Amino acid sequence: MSPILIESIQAIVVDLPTIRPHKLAMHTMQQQTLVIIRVRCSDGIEGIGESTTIGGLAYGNESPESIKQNINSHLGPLLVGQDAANINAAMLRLDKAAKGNTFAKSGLESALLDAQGKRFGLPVSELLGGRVRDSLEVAWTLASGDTARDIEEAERMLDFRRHRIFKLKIGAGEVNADLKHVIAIKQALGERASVRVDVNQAWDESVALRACRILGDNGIDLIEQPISRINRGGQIRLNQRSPAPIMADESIESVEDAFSLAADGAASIFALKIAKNGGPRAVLRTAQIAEAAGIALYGGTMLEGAIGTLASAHAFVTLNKLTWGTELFGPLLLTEEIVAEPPVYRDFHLEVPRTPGLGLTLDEERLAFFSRT
Ligand code: MUC
Ligand code: MG
Repeated sequence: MSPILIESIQAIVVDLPTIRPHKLAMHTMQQQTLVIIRVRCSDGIEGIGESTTIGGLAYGNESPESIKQNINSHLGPLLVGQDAANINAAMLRLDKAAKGNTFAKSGLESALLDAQGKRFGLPVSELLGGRVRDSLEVAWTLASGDTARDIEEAERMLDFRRHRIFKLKIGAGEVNADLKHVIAIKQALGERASVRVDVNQAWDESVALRACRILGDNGIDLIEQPISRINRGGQIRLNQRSPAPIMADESIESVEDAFSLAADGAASIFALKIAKNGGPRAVLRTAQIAEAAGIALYGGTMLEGAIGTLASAHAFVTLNKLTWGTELFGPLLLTEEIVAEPPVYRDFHLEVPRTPGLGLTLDEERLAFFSRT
């Protein structure tokens, strides 16, 4: 039997409006930009993937434009003509020829998995070894920048039974004002919700030592990436001293980073992100390192749309324990979709489809409408 070949690869930049501005320490999002990947194969099957980041180059080393360019000029040509059904060989070929670029690789790996799933009539979770659950608890990020508005938003989410875990984005403001903001929200929600913070590297160790203590003493359950990813020594010390557990997010830019963080004892929770590891299979390697080291897991997001969100979800449902749940709410931050049937959120959870591949179909008209020309 002759192999099924990868015939063409296309990367499309799509700009979508958000329900409100989303304020992070390093950037305020006024919209979200997705990079959608289409991989067409010689058996007529098309796989779709997504390589999405936050705020151009504000968050990481790849921007939507660089992802598209690198797929067009480097990664795509390496894959065209290769066996579409051998994902190991395809991804090894990319890793051998191209350093880093985990966001671009993640979208490509997702698309190859989607195509393979459609080919064999299996959901991606089953290609990854099989799911151990059908849905994932999903946190919501409160990031309007306004305390009263955030409390109102959280109350609405609790009423709708959509979210009962809230992550607060802090670090852009003065630290005492940020602490006041977080404590006010925790006091308003009380035991009805888990409240966590994401500092996105904004503090230095001297600020973080005091702030983490105050947050822990005021019922905050988790502190995500309080200091720079570069300050490994500081992160180890914080992980030892903070009364609330420290989660590594930006410190993980590869599976190898995850190993060295575990070896150093620099975090007690890992945020798993397909984009920062190089795909749904790569992120499971980081999960396995964490499991072996006794580090708890959280299913993270780069605020992807439906495709990247479900590519993450298919990986996360294969995990034994996701102690801290997930934050796969990206599609809910968008006012528009480019897939025919958006992911289903119900009763605090995201449901992960059992249909072949990722379980999504592109809406061609909407995709064309929102695509950058
Ligand atoms: C991040 O740093 O975790 C995830 C949720 C959110 O609101 O922002 C992202 C990025
Ligand atoms: Mg984070």
